[in-house]
Amino acid sequence: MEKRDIYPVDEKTAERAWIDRTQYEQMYRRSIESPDAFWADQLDQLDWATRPTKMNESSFKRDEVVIRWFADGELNAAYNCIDRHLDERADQVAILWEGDDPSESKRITYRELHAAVGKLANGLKSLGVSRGDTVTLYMPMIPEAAYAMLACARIGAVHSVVFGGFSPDALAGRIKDSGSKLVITADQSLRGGKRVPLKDNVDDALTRAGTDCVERVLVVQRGGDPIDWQEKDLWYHELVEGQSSECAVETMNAEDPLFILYTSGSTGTPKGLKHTTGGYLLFAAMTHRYVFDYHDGDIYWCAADVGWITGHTYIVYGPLANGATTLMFEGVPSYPDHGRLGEVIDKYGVNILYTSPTMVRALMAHGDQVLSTSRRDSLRLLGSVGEPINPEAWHWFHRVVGNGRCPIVDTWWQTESGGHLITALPGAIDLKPGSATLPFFGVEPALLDPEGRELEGAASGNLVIKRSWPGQARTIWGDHERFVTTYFSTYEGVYVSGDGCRRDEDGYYWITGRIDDVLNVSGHRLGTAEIESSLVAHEAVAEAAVVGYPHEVKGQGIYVYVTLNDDTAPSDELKRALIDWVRRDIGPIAKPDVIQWAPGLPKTRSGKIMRRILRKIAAGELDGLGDTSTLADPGVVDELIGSRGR
Ligand code: 6R9
Repeated sequence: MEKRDIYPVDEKTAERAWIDRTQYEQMYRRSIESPDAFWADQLDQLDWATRPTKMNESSFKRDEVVIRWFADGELNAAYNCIDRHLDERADQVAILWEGDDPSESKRITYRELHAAVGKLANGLKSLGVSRGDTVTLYMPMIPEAAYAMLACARIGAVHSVVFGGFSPDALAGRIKDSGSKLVITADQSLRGGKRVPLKDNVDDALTRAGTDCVERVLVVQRGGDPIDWQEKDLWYHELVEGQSSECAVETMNAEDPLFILYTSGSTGTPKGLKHTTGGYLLFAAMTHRYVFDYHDGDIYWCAADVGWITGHTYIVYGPLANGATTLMFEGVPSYPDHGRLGEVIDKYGVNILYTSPTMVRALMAHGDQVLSTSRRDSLRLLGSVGEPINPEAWHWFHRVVGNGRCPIVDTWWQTESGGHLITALPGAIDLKPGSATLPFFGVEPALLDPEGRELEGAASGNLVIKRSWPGQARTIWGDHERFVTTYFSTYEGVYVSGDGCRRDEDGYYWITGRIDDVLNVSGHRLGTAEIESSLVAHEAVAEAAVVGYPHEVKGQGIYVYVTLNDDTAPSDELKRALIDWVRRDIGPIAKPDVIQWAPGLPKTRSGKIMRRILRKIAAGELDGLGDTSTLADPGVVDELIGSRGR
């Protein structure tokens, strides 16, 4: 099944890289065998007010789970992301901002960033926000979102960014759980030419029961349409006007919280994961530098939203801690048309592009010509995150987006991990399309069978991590017990990632998707990602989602939702061809039992397919679909129900 599809490190990449093959091996070994010494060496990547003498003091033991790093260290994250660069790069661009409308853009230098953050930080203080307070950010992808995160960090307030696409209901729950006394938002957000009434949503959220913790709402003027005005409201531009741009930084303990970020699990309300200052920032800076092989002068674009962990770590904290130029894109890659991604790359001479498989497949569905309005010859490195990238999409990303010249780092990590855990380093690790390759420094993965026995060599199992890493989330906000139960109770003494994974004979890791997405067909384990990957390799298929459904004989049958490419018409003949395709690609065991045409798939706003819903539709449990409010397009569900069996 697995072809020897390998892309060796090329010489040019290796020559300029921070880490080459030998260094990777040596540093990785040291990070595992002499971790204290290893991490002490890495401390220089940050500026500390008090350099820590303590390194890792964490424990994964069920009864005493504690995650603690650099506990006697002191620093400030905003100082590390701004002030320390002023001597050398005050006039270098820190944030390149590209508006939704291609005619709008801004270049913000480190000097300007310093002033903008200082003014806002003083403004926040004048509102009575101080060290330890939580502040909810519900914002578009505009520079003020980064200013707000950094202004909080500067004064020791804890930010909780809620993705601007979430509903008032979802927002209300997160405001309440975090106990925020301030909300920072904008009148509207603009994405793909559409306006989302953020401020109306905040009003709506605040009138819902239980969100009376909020004292003030700070509003950035972005869209300019008239909005309702409440007593609590205050314009951002009026608050910062006249404030001094100098604001002393608050010295924080390394273990003081930097932010909370909510993420949904398979059950229950969203979990507010707490990240702290020292370990998170060090891990963010270090992974950004080594994984993207970031060097001074590089133009770096992470095409995520700051509402997700990827935006936190790889748009804001990682790149700015390294004094990078980070591109922030307000819009979507399909607006005004599908050439936009390439045009933005050319406009700014982007060298490093970090995006998701979903985005790649969306472009791929439009054919190779989709990027013909751009050259993209500034690109040097590509990155992928969010889900397993099927080899078909990998090759297209490599061949079309990167003109066949750029290595792809497939980065496996989670909101809980703060930064990359399993990923290639471009100058050190040969690539295998579809594999996240090898562990980052200090990360010790293992594969366990369902009984918790560790599997050796080539094997498939539950992916766990055996020791803490600095970027690890410390707890779930206000619910440490849930933190322990969710991540440390299935197996003793390890962090349970919730993902399934295969390790091949070279020790490479292949993430197969969430454990709850694993099918058991006639006693055989099958990763849904494996089948999906096979399907999307077929020329007619744009996207596919695979779920299990109850099957009399096999236990679970394989139910497949297929989105066809623009130019392909559905037919029974094509269904038979696809079934045969998978049978031949993976084996008779993986043969789909049912194929349903799906004009669209239910996805969260971060682009993850909501399998829970697909499983219910496949099982015919149509009235227990649960909460569909977090879907990017809830209408998709009705369409799928209507076309069941077709
Ligand atoms: C960063 C982020 C985490 C889950 C994770 C896994 C999936 C992320 C992946 C990947 C395969 C990759 N995932 N990156 N699967 N290969 N390179 O996405 O965080 O939103 O918390 O999602 O996403 O299933 O467990 P988050």
